[in-house]
Amino acid sequence: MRLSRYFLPVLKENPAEAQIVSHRYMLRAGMIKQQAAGIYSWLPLGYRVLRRIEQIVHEEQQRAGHIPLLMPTLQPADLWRESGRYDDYGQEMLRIKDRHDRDMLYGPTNEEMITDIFRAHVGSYKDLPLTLYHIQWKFRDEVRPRFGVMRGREFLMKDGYNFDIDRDAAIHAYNRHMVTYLRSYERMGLTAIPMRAASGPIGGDNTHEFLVLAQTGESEVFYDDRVTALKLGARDIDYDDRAQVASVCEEFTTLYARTDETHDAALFDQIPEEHRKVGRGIEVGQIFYFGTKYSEAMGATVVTPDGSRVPVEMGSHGIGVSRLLGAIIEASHDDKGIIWPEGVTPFPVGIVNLKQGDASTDLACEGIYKGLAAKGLEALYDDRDERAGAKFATMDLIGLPWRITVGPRGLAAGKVELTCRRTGASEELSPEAAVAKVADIYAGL
Ligand code: 5CA
Repeated sequence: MRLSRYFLPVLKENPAEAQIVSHRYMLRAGMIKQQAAGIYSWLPLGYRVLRRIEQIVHEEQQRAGHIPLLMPTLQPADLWRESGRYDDYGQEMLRIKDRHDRDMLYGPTNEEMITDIFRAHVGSYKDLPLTLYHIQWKFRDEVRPRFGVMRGREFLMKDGYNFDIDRDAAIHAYNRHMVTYLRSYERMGLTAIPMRAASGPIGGDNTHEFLVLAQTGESEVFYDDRVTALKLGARDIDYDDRAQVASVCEEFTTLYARTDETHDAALFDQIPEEHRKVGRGIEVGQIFYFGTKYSEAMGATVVTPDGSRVPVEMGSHGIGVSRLLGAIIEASHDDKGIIWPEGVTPFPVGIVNLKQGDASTDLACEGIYKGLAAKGLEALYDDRDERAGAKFATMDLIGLPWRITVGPRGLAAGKVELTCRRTGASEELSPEAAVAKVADIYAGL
């Protein structure tokens, strides 16, 4: 993408309404524009990151055998009357009437609708296990939408639903989701800690939230800091292997880690003092096992091998896709701007032309741009007629992990400069070597 032809409405001033760094940088980097309280347009740069995050979520869900579909944002109220949640949900639910005076709502989540789909099409244990998910916009009329996309009213969520024959199978589905979440967050460059949580309006008694530690987080968290060193890494997971999946979950949930909702001071005090930490966290996902809460209320049953009929065992599992942009920036920035982890960056690398219009500099930039494209990498090429300082400031603000700087002086010696956004470290390389090195960095992602 050539910056001269892109749409990147960068702001020079700090927007007064933004209280936290992620909100500030998302506005300044031209990623989002507020349209109403808690409702945003996703401008091209923000949209690219949103799509990257969705992509990772899709890949990790499908790796575990979970099946994507798409349900609508608008739902008939009658489904929610069946479960009893139409009255329970309160003012967070946006209620709408259509022209025929039918009660509709903008879905805050989809347990009822997915149960309706299940009961219409599935009736036997032979069709289980089954996990369906979608990535779709939700609406919750939050009392206090704030911090940009972090607490929106309209927000993008991945929500998945498992259907199983018995409790053991449903617990395996719960565990499977925990592992897919750990892997997804790691690929996004995040450490998200599963913490025992409270279930709220979703229901059930088995639930974990995933929290990214950050001072600006809305939840108070209590944890043994050895939990922050746990990594899934590249280990092979067989998602059908119940014992293996359960043991990974045990590894990640044995050390004490809880939110204020489930905090137990007596247990917390047993952690050696040097490891006992109180902090704040951003909730980027939550998984629930709630058994037959919805299937019983809505008549979603399956025939078992012995011919009897039982309500199907269920759970639901959410990832805050749009909130993740804020969480990643909170976890990865400096005073110049965002520092995208390679896994989610909107562009893998930026090219800065220090002397636009100089024939040999332009030619070298074009060569690098095309060389990267040939390796499957779309660079953001700053080909504007701007001062070098302004170009660097933009690149630093939008946070691409790598920058290739091309100028007449370096080129005279056959060199360009490759700079790492995170460390600031630079090295001089031939244009070909710079392309090869960037390609190498991204080859494993
Ligand atoms: N049905 C279940 C699981 S699919 C559910 O709705 N869970 S949830 O309420 O915990 O939401 C899932 C995730 O969506 C949360 O962990 C959070 O990351 C994100 N989320 C929830 N509310 C908001 C909001 N107002 N703005 C942005 N993200 C939100």
